[in-house]
Amino acid sequence: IQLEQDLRQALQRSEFEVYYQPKLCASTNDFCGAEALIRWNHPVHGLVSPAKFIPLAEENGIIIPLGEWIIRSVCEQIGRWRRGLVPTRKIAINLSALQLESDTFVASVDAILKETGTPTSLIEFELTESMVLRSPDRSVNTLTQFQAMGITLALDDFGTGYSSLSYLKRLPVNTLKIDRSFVEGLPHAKDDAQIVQMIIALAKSIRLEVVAEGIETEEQMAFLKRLGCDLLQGYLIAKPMPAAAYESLLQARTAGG
Ligand code: G
Ligand code: G
Ligand code: NA
Ligand code: MN
Repeated sequence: IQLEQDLRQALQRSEFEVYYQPKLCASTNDFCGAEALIRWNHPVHGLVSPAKFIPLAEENGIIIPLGEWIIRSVCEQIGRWRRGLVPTRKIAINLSALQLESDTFVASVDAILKETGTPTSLIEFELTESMVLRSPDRSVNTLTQFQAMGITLALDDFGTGYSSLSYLKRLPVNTLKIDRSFVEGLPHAKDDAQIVQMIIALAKSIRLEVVAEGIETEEQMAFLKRLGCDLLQGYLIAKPMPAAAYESLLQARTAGG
């Protein structure tokens, strides 16, 4: 209860911070972007996990202003990196179902991008199948508008939802993110290995980019590279980190070659 009240004030008190988790491009072995992950520095409880407060924010509607704050915050950061000639790459932002269902969401994203001068090619949205299935026609419409603007879309936690292949065919997405529950058992768990192999083959056959998340071991990474997974993400490569640390990582890569 207290946490929910605190959540209402946390935005004004600037207690949120965006962390960035790098994604590695398998073909070049270079960083090719990052996923933005929100963190709440609570004055009493310390770092509170988004797994805990995002559901609360969805229940009480705070996710709408909070979601806008996250997008604006990422765009402003991209602007600082661009002005500082930091080799900025695409940043993926997680969406909530309520944002996707909001009538004003597309316009609000458009306004934030314009105000901050952010190229749409530097923004990706991550969404899940279950979010889309809540109101499929409406979601498809919204997603189509984002793609038309130049924003790319990734289907998060892929393989854990209920969507049929016919849904996938209709869905305007650019990327599949293999859920980390399938990556966990690689390469030894036979079922996981076959599911992952199938998802990568499926993605390639319908010309979608494919990302594996939750990579924690060299063996997992080698297996995914061998299958032709395009992008790699997980603690093995890097944990989610503050903007300054992500920036240092990019600078070091560029300087070191
Ligand atoms: O960062 P972490 O693994 O602790 O995130 C836990 C959960 O919170 C994940 O499901 C993740 O997608 C979600 N999450 C993290 N950041 C955001 C965000 O900015 N917006 C939304 N809607 N969800 C987020
Ligand atoms: O739901 P979503 O896929 O957006 O959730 C991303 C979550 O996964 C974040 O909370 C992030 O901190 C977490 N995460 C990222 N990489 C790894 C990893 O290698 N292992 C585990 N266990 N979690 C990870
Ligand atoms: Na995500
Ligand atoms: Mn995921």
